Amino acid sequence: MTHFRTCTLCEAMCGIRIETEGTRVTSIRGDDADPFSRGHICPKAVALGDIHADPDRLRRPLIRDGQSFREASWDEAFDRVSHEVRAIQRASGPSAVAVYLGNPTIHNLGALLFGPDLARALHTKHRFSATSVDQLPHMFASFLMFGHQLLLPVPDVDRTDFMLIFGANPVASNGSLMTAPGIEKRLRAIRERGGSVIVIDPRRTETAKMASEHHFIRPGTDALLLLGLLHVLFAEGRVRLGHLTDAAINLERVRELVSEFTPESVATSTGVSADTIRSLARRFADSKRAVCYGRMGVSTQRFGALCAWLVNLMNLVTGHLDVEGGAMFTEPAIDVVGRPTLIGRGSLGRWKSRVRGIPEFGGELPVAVLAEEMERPGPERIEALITLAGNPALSAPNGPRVERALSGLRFMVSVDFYLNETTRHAHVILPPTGPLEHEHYDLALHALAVQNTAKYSPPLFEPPPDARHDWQILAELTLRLAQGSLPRRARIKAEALAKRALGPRRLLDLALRTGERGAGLRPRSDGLSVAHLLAHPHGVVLGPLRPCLLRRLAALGRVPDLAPEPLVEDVERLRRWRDAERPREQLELIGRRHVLSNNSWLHNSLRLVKGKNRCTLLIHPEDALARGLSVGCRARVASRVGELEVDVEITDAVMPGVVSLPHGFGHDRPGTRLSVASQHAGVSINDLTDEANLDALSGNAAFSGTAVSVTRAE
Ligand SMILES: Nc1nc2c(c(=O)[nH]1)N[C@H]1C(S)=C(S)[C@@H](COP(=O)(O)OP(=O)(O)OC[C@H]3O[C@@H](n4cnc5c(=O)[nH]c(N)nc54)[C@H](O)[C@@H]3O)O[C@H]1N2
Ligand SMILES: Nc1nc2c(c(=O)[nH]1)N[C@H]1C(S)=C(S)[C@@H](COP(=O)(O)OP(=O)(O)OC[C@H]3O[C@@H](n4cnc5c(=O)[nH]c(N)nc54)[C@H](O)[C@@H]3O)O[C@H]1N2
Ligand code: SF4
Ligand SMILES: [Mo]
Repeated sequence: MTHFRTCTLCEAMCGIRIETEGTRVTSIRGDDADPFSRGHICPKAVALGDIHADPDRLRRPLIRDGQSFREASWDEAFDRVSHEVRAIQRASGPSAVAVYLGNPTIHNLGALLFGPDLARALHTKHRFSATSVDQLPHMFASFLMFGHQLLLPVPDVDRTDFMLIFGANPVASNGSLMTAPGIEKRLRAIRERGGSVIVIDPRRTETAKMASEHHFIRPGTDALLLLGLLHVLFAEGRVRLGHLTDAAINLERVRELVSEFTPESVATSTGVSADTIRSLARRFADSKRAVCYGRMGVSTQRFGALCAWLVNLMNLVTGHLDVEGGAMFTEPAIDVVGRPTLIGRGSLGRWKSRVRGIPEFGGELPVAVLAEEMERPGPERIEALITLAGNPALSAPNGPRVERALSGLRFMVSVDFYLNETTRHAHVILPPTGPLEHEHYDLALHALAVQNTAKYSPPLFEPPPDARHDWQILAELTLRLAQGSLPRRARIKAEALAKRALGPRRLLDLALRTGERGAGLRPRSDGLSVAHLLAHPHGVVLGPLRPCLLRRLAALGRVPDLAPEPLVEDVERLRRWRDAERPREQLELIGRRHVLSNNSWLHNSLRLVKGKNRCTLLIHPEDALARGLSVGCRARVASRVGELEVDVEITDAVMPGVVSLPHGFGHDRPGTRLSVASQHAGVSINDLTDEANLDALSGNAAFSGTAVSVTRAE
């Protein structure tokens, strides 16, 4: 049989063509007929078949029995969870139970529709997600500037002639907050039409290698560089807001703010020369179609929110926001920004974390405070945790401290199909169906795509009779854990779902039909519905991105605010940090992604991990020499929180003073069931990253620029 589908492993939404025989996947290739991805895939796609067949993938609930687990029935597992969680909430209050939603939630329609309901139904202040080790600063800046956390600008990569990239490596990551399958080709096309791609990164990455220009930057100094660029734009009279001129407020505030940041004043701290800064600013402003884009490297650092704001300002004050070839906003078939029932606009500081007093954003506290909130005794201590599709043992800063705290919990339940570094601490594991056993629609990623698109993928395989989908598990938990206190709408939805009377497909159909391009409730129509998408198995392109910001802001009752007060105030923290003394002998640690990894959870696919060891420390020849490190050596790397040993790779692809390790490895923990990954264990970078390093404004983890010492391991 031949099936067409969207790959759910990363944000690129590639169309794939899967051949099956019975319950077996025989091949996975790019779908040439997908109008958006046009046949592109990366080598990871085949892992969908590997996950499907993986004998380590859990298919029945597990309940802890001393040091090991035993299989249990769904009834027993659910009974156990509701008994424990309700007892803890009764005795210690709702916030004694925490929830953590991991990254694959975004790539799973059922989990995305029902995970947040469960989190809300618990009425806990302790909601966490991978957002705060990732894109939180982007959401934070959008919330303050545009009034909605998900009104996120996307680079119009197919029509731009000048792309200035800060801290992103799309050639390896396949793009983020920029769904653009085949991104390498799209970037190459910019150069082929005479344009430029410029990369600012402490490492000469795969993207930097194919770019027109690459400039090294000292980790964590991007906000200074961006202020320097903005200084030039104002000083040289290159500021123009175009169609946003009348609407935007606080331009003068920005002018005042950037006036002190001359290129000369930021050159030493950033490592980017004043001449380069002037030239970049001029070329950016002079290009008719230009876009500035920043991602992980500028969001998971000390000044993440400032960076996200200043990147938006770069586009805004040069007339490159909300115009073709610039940073644009999407009009997806299901517009979450226009539908307050799906996700709120955002919120800030409605409550604070108990130990460090970090404000909530969007109803969540940052993952960096998770461990301390589990450890510190007192009222509202976290005593129980529910994880959904997350692996904070490897993904959160100071993972070992998180693990120690997990092992001290009174109760933990994980909705996950692997027994891994995190779920090994659970008392109950509830395994959902695998990625090919349920239907799919990219609710979140269509809203971040460089073209307006829609695609529905039906399930390939009938799940085993006793299996449960994520949404079924979540609906059941929501009903059992929130009885009495559940809002009416959520209760009706959960009850209907638990009875299987209404699946994500019905909800999706309703959302598509009632959207702007929807079929409405008429039985026959050309508009969008699940039936329409089923008739177009390769997906539909709804058109290129269009200027729409003012219309969308009007609907929110907002105008673009160029200088929201919390961001302006945070510049003082940046000045203090710039002027502080730092020890010279320390190196600064940054992360890296490889096209064959996917965060922490695809290393159990042999095809993806075999071959050369990828979990190595990159170090510049000068730094290696100074530490007596030579080819074939192992290094001991130590930070404030921990240390590890790792093979070194000596290369001038990282700038002097900077070392790099990938994230998502460290599969040598005992008690997991990952037979392949544990043979290719590597080390976890988050044994070194420091939960004390935060973007103090947004609460996001600041992985980048962790201070480490590196010595030769004997
Ligand atoms: N193959 C693969 N693809 C993935 C993933 C994966 O694990 N593997 N993960 C997915 C996920 S969850 C995400 S969020 C996206 C992330 O997508 P990207 O953001 O494109 O991915 P990264 O490779 O983390 O890119 C961050 C870049 O920032 C640089 N950097 C580090 N510190 C700094 C700094 O201080 N300043 C600047 N200017 N640059 C800095 C790093 O060297 C790196 O090149 O990728 C997604 N795609
Ligand atoms: N130092 C450092 N740390 C990082 C990063 C970095 O660049 N550097 N990147 C950060 C980023 S961008 C992210 S997004 C996070 C990711 O952090 P997390 O979301 O915490 O972890 P993942 O590694 O994505 O693990 C996903 C888990 O979900 C499970 N899973 C997969 N699919 C499904 C499903 O359909 N349903 C269910 N129920 N479970 C599923 C997997 O088995 C695995 O246990 O890591 C962050 N941590
Ligand atoms: S680029 Fe991402 S979506 Fe495309 S095949 Fe690879 S993992 Fe799947
Ligand atoms: Mo991420």
